[in-house]
Amino acid sequence: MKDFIDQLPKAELHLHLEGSLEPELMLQLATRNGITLPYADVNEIRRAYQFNNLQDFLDIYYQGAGVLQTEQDFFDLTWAYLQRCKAQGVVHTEPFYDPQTHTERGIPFEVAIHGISAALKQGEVELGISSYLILSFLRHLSEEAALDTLAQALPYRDLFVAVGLDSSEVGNPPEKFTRVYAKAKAEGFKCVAHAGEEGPAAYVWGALDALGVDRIDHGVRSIEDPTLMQRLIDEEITLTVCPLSNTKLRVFDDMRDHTILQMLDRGVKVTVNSDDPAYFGGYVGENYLALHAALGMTKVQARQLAVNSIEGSFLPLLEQQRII
Ligand code: ES4
Ligand code: ZN
Repeated sequence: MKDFIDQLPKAELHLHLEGSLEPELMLQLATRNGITLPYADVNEIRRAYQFNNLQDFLDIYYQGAGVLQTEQDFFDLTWAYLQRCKAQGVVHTEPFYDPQTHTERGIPFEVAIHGISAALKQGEVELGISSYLILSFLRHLSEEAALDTLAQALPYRDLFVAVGLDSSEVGNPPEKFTRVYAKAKAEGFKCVAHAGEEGPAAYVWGALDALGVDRIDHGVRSIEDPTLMQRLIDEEITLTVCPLSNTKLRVFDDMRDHTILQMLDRGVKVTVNSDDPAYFGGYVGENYLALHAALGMTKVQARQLAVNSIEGSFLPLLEQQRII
């Protein structure tokens, strides 16, 4: 099964670059930048990764991102992720990064986007992996802060294709960002948003209707609302599901409880993604394998999930057809 999954051409549509920071690189960057971490070694870092909800995870994730200081740091982070893509048959990726995680701690806006973009460009040339960057707003911060971030991003508009929305979901509904998304859309960007991860199905409705998103990130709680399920099927809305993330953060207590294959078999355009692979125990390949081990995912289902990932991407149709 592993070989079968590795050779399937796949797109990854839900990956936070900051969440691909492996403990080894975190230590290396801390040393390089003269930063003292509260951990002595890689094992201590891994031992600290014990969270059973989204907020506990986010607190550790934002702390880890503090070692990212220079363009070279962001380049190295992105390049390491692209190597994993290459090894696992990910031929196209649409990664997120959170500009505010860095500007809030005094890193100039251009540092992160320059380092990331340079690595993505090199990945296209040297590894044959295409990529579209998604600039994601932190929903625990204000709408004004998101508007300001979008304004700072406009001089770099050729370096990203879409905007997203992540961080603490409950209490920060999509409607909080209606004006930001209207502006992003008017500027020609695609739109996605995390919704229905810890938050209710109502947040998926909000992302679709108030924000007008092209895709839903997570969206697993849509299954609680039959009318919403029918809409997702009828309108062929892609959900970027992250199985290992969902079990680590206790959206599902056990992988055997995960509903992704039920959704797939009902005709929802679900896809498999890694979210924050350095924190949740694996990249795309490990996520597919976990579905096989716990839920008996078949090769036919794996192939459909991979096709959904290409079709749910923002690649032009001709490019999609060339890959599938
Ligand atoms: C995230 Cl799993 C998840 N959910 C929401 N925001 C995030 N940022 C990074 N990972
Ligand atoms: Zn996410």
